[in-house]
Amino acid sequence: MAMMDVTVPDIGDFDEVAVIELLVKVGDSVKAEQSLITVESDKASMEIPCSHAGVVKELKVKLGDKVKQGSVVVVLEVAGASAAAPAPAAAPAAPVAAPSAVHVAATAPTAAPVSPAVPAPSAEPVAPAAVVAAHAPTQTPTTGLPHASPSIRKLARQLGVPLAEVKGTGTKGRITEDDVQAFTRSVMAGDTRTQAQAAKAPAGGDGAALGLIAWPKVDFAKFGPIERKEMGRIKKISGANLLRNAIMIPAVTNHDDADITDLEAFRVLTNKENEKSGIKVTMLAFLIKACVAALKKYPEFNSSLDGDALVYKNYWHIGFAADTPNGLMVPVIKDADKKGVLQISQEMGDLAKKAREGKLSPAEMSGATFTISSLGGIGGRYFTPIINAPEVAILGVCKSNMEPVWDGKAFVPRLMLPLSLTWDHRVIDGAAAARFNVYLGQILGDFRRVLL
Ligand code: CAO
Repeated sequence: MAMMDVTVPDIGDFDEVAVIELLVKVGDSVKAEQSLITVESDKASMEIPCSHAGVVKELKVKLGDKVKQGSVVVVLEVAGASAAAPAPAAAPAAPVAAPSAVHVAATAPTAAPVSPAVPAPSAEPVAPAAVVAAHAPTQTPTTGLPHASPSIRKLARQLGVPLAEVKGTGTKGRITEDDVQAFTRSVMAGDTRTQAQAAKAPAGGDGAALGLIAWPKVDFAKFGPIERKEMGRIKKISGANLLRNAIMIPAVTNHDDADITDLEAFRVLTNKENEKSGIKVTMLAFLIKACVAALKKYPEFNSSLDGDALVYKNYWHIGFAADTPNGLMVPVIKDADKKGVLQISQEMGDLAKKAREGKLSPAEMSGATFTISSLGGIGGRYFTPIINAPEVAILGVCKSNMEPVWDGKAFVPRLMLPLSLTWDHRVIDGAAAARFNVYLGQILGDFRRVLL
């Protein structure tokens, strides 16, 4: 093992550029050509690749630093043989090509020349580059770099969108989030499959619609005995929906806990009082009512995106995810705002039974304005549910736990309910999501607030 400095290569006509993104941290194992940092001038941004494979021992730059050719980016521990080899990054003669080539190399390695001084990658290329590379752009950009902010470039990387092919509509041609989303939509629209056809497609998909690399084909039987079973129709259809929603929505999840000690005592009492009715009230019924109150207070959570407009719905239909032998189904409690907890519990029981028996009608599964996915009867702490488009948020709920909570003087045992709210960042801001969760927690902590 030996230590080596990895430096900024020749970056073309730029004196000094600002470090705007750190892509590795101390202790990371990096591959040759893996991007270490992103730098940005007033004209362009580019990622600085690593010249060797190794382990990052020291990060020599921080956000906002100005760097130029020769500035040390990281100290790398490399295997003896690699270290012995001349370190291209330290050499003044551009171990990687000029900025345009650096970027083009990340978007179209087949077409864009990478400086021969770059050592051949010792391993597979890093995922984002591989994803983008497989898109095989129709044209290799020859001039300039895509102009986009770090967050947009990150989004593009996550979606496998080659920025070089995206037309920027922002100031001075800057690529905006809408441009990236529009590109994704156009690629997906080019895939003219109907939902039914999508349901027939292999679950893994071939990734072609988004320009992704092919799904790994493995002969599992080579490694041990296997059994192959076709997935059911519902799994295929819900899979196609989940995939679209996961890819198309810039979703964020906030996790929080609600103190339901008093509410649980009330729930147990309610069930005792209604023993003879045959209706069992679970926490989910209270959650539906609590969510309706929060949706009324924060109406954008009860909206849908329609082009550039937001459609606010003045009805509150709450979907709930139901686990069935055939797969995930989402029956809907219509007009939950007009119903009491007992009626909601009864309807939920009926709908869940129908779902398990495969007898839900399309009408019973449509029209939801918000969905709750409860794993409370099973366990777990938190998870990141996928939004059920065209809704803009979903609440995930896990099993409540008795926990020590500080009341200002002592730790007291309180029953805490873990909540995970996933929201569409195009419609909802982080602060609004935090407020929604806080308000939900307040209602669950003292249900009388629903009346206020
Ligand atoms: N904390 C602790 N206990 C909880 C709880 C929570 N948050 N939520 C429910 N429970 C308890 C119930 O009180 C009940 O207890 P008893 O058996 O002692 O009466 C038990 O767990 C089972 O509840 P349940 O699951 O039958 O009822 P529910 O109203 O909570 O949920 C339904 C109904 C249909 C939503 C649920 O059965 C289900 O299918 N959940 C899975 C949803 C799912 O798959 N989500 C993931 C979607 S993403 O893939």
